[in-house]
Order: sequence, then C-alpha cells, then structure tokens
Amino acid sequence: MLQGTLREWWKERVVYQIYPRSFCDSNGDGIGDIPGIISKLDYLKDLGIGIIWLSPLYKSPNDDNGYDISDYMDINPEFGTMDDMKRLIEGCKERDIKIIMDLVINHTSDEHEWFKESRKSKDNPYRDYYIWRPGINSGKDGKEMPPNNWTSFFTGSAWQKDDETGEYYLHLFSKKQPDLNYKNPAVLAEVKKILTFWLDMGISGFRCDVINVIGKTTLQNGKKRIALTGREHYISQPECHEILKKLNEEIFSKYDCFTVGETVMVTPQMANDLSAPDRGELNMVFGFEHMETDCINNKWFKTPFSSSKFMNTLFKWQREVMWNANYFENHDQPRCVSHFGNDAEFHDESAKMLAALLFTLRGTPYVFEGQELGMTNFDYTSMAEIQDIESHNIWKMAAELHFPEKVRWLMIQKSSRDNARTPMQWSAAENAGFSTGTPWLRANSNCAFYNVASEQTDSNSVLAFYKELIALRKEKTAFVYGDFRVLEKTGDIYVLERYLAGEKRLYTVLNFSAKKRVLPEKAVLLYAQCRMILTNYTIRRQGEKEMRPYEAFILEER
Ligand code: TEU
Ligand code: CA
Repeated sequence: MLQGTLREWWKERVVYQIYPRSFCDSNGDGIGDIPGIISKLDYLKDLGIGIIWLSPLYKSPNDDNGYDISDYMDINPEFGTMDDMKRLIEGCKERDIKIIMDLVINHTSDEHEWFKESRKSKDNPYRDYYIWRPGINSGKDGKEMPPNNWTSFFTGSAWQKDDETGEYYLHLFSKKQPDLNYKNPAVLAEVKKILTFWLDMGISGFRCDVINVIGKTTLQNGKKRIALTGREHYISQPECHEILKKLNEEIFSKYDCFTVGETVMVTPQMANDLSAPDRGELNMVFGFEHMETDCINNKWFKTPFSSSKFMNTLFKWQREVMWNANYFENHDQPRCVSHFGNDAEFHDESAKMLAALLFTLRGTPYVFEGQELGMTNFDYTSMAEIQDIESHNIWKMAAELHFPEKVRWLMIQKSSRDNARTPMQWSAAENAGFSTGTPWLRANSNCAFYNVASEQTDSNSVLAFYKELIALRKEKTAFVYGDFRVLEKTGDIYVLERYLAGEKRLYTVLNFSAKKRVLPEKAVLLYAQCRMILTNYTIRRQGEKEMRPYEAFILEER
C-alpha cells in the first residue's frame, strides 16, 4: 500500500514553526521566550494549527541563535526554565496541539562539555566525539594547510586549528559549531539519551537539522566548487541511512511521534530514500529545490523569478516524492510574499495566492510565524541592523571579492536570514507589540498594517484567509489524502486537482503573475460546474474569462 493511503495524524495536521527569539517577549528584555509562547497558545489554537515546531530552546551561547547547543537537556535561561517548558507542553496538551523540537545533532556548540573535554588532549575520552585531524604541510613553502579543502556552509575553510593540541577540528557550519563524529558509537548513544529525555517529557517528534550530512564517508579533498567543496563526501551517505535506521528502530518507533528531516541538496530520489515508509528512517523531509529555482549555484546569486520554473519543481516533487513536507518560508529563508509574490503592488493578493497553493499541495503544510499575516522581508538600510552570522560572513567574503557595496547590500536584502527573523507583528504598537523593551532585532515598520490585532478584525485579511484554508483542510479529506494532478498550465495560469475516491473533487485555479491573464477554457467550464469555496478576490461573474493579478480560487465539484 502507498504511504499516501495510510492515515497518520502528522499528515492531517498543519505545522506552525515558532522561532522563539522572535515570537513573543514576556518580560521586556527584547528576547522572545517560553512564557511568551504560552501566552499565545489561544491565538494558535484559533488559527487551527495542530503541531508546533519549536526552533532550538536549549542552552546555547547563540553564535548561530541556538543552532549551537551547549546542553541538550536544559533550557536557555533567556527563554525561561525547564518548568516553563513543562507548562508549555501542558498548555499544548490541553489544546490538542502537538510539539516537535528541533534536533541539532550534526554539531554541538564549542561550549558543550563534550567539546571542552575533547579539545584538552589527544587521549581525552571525549576526543573522538569530534573530528580531529593534523594539518598538512604542503611542501612548497612549508606552510601548514588544513586537513582537506572542504569549505563551510558559512564560507571559508571547514577546519579550525585549535591551539591546545595543535590539531584541526571539522565544522561544516561556524567555527563555534564543531561536527560530531558518528563513527564513534558513544555519540549515537548520547543522542539516544537526548531523544528519550524529550519524548518522555511529552514531545511528539523532531525536526532534524541538516540530518543528511551527519555521516562523512571519507575526509578526502572534494571537487573544487564555488560553494561547499567537499559535499560529495557527506551528502546523504550510507552512514547517515544506517544511523537513522537505528534511531527509528530503537527510539522513534517506540513512541507516537514523527520526524521531518531538514535535508540539504537532496533530489526527490534521495528524499524517498530517507523518508519512504519501507525505509524505516524519517517520515518526511524538507527539500530546497523549489526555494532555489531563482538562484545560480546558491541563494546569494539571484536570477529573476519564474513561476513556471518554481511550479514545475513543485510538481516534480509532488509526482515523485511519497509524502512531502511543504513549505515556502522558514527562519533561514526570505518571506514568501517578498520572494515569490509581490509585496509592493499586490501584497494581500499574492500572499493569499501562495497560501492557496501551499494548502493544495499534497503533503504536510508548514507555516512559519508571521507568514499567516503576510509578513514581508525586513526594511533595514544597512549592515548595522543585521545580526545573522551567515549574512556577516557573506558580506565579508563578497568584500574580499571586490563586489561593490551596493551589490553586496542587494544580496543581503534579498537573501539574508534576518528577513524571516524580525519580531512577530502582534499589533501596530511600538516594536510590533512583540516586546516592551528593545527587541534584539528591529521590527518591520509595516507592522502598522500587517499585524495580528488588525487582521483579526478584518474578514478580508491574509490571516482570515489562512484560517479558512486551515479549516478547509480539516474538513476536506481530499486535501490531505487525495491524489494531486496538474490539469492545466498555460503561461502563469495553473489548474490543479485533488481527487480522492468517494469525495468531491477539488480544484485550485491560480494566476501566478502580476498581470491580468485569460482564464483557460477548462477553468471556465469547471467554474460553471462547481461551487466556489474560497477566493482571494470578492466578485467573479459566471462566464468571466479574465484572471486578475495573483487571483486564486478553489472550486468543489457539486
Ligand atoms: O540550516 C541548514 C542549512 O542548510 C543552512 O545553512 C542553509 O543553507 C542556510 O541557512 C540558508 O541560508 C540549518 C538551520 O536551519 C540553520 O538555521 C542553522 O544555521 C544550520 O542548520 C546549522 O545548524
Ligand atoms: Ca524575554
């Protein structure tokens, strides 16, 4: 039987991602926290979501905002206490909301006890928790080189020399994020303890950070590339599959939980290899391909956005991957209304059109905090306002390559991760109602229009549209389990179908452009035969042959 026909709660519920630092600050220190999240649970319940994914809340020196963990079984005091965490789990239980935690096990912080021990001496019992190698003498000028030519996700060599022992450690991310060594069985044993600790506390699963890079097959030099030299030695390697099988068999399968892998540079085939039910590894994975159809090589080099490239990529994943994790934004990506829509002329229309598409795709939908309001990219004017380590590293690298300052700033504006990390816009009040103090990252001044308080009272708001879509997905089983088919793609117009035996057929009609378009004959006919159940424009006349900019409507068979 296909996985799609198996009913599972994690297929039926909508996931809402919270980036705790930016969600809600309860005590005025400018940093979002757990009591802040608790105070918004009724908002989330009302929105209709069924699962919360919490970006890391663990103890961390915040070199990479919590993705550098120094204690996996403790809460970062900035966010609250373990008691707060227990109250959050309780509060969610009362509202029938499940929680998944971010699991960051490719690397730890360099301030984790294991690493502090590891760096002390070559015979320390924790030495082999990490990947240490001596440098290489190139022979020419006798200058010492790192163990290989791999580069980090955040630019520069992936190796850092450590004075204590004179050896280098591997870090695929920042130098404060040393990679764990999965060739050492003790590491996996530690990970199992961590998983059990949280599952026993009442957590319902994990979002597994960069999980397909945990197994490094060899440490040989990689083929030289513009970005991520070395990747062929660690992307989706056999060792990664072995580890996931063990974790699934020994831990995940013992609980009523689910796992979504964040998997970099994966093809649909690799996605299935990691998540098809008969593999016994993960339940679904986030791919990146649709997010990067407007990029050359990597996200810092943009080409103009084309709806057909984007849609064809989504369609390929719909066709080939058994169960998708569908998302248009997260804490690492620009806001979708700014990225794929048009936040200047057709803000609400395009934000709603994207939402209609997201909820029509087959798979589990993920909504990132603020997406439901149509939050946009930041309105900063210089690097002085940027916090993200990745952006600062890119800025420096582009300067070394002599990119003019204007070009560099454009790169940052388009692709910086801080676009997604500005404070959640609760109201038009100062700091968007996020904090009574000074927020760690400045709120967008468009909080004057896009905010929870005002959108809640407007039945035409982006928020109201998300609520309707979430409710619709609960009501119509075909939206969850139905087959997905593309009936028509002409220019920027798309007609999509969801079909489940015994249920009424559902059709989504989209104009993915800022121009008026002609509605194809097929859609005109469908329109006459069906009932309209949702639209982002109010009036549409019977027989009308025009699609307005970013118009989207959903039809149901009568
Ligand atoms: O992201 C992994 C990842 O691939 C990112 O480096 C991504 O390429 C980049 O952010 C896009 O701009 C995960 C987390 O989501 C990210 O926040 C962490 O910084 C990273 O892992 C390291 O843990
Ligand atoms: Ca706080």
